[in-house]
Amino acid sequence: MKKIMFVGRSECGKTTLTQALRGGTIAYHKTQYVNHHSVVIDTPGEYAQTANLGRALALYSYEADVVGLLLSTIEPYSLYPPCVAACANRPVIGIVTQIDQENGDIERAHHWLEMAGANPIFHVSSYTGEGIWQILSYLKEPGDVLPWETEEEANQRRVVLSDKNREF
Ligand SMILES: Nc1nc2c(ncn2[C@@H]2O[C@H](COP(=O)(O)OP(=O)(O)O)[C@@H](O)[C@H]2O)c(=O)[nH]1
Ligand SMILES: [Mg+2]
Repeated sequence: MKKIMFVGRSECGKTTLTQALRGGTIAYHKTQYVNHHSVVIDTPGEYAQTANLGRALALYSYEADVVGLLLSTIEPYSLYPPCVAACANRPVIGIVTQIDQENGDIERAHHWLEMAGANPIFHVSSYTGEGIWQILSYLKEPGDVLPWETEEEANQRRVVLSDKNREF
């Protein structure tokens, strides 16, 4: 698998997506440091929320094959400067997260990621599983075995045990 680094503001869904891509149950913790999972480098939201995003991209993207800029459908504005993708020495893809949110705006998030220079752009919900297969297929390299064999299996609703704000 290609190794992807997730960047995005706090609460956009980086950690949840990291877990959803691995399969199994989703359980929560606040991301305090850079976590290396097998294919995902999960970063604290603070990287995206300071003026140093470009620097963080330039530095940490060396560890990754691909950078994923995440933006949720419920974010009220974009933190990504136009063309910030150019700061990374790696391909930069966009991931619109939380597409299951009733009040979310998928098109708006998509457009902001386009302006940041991300390409291609995926739409995903870590809860319903929609779009998980498409991301895994993008990251897949010859010979890789995915956690699921079919798109239907991958794009299944996840078991969410707890989250930081609400009880399930
Ligand atoms: N509805 C919905 N909520 C989500 C989704 N992904 C994450 N969340 C919620 O968004 C919040 C932040 O998620 P988290 O993964 O911790 O974000 P991070 O700060 O970017 O790592 C949590 O309360 C999650 O339950 C999703 O796909 N759909
Ligand atoms: Mg996190």
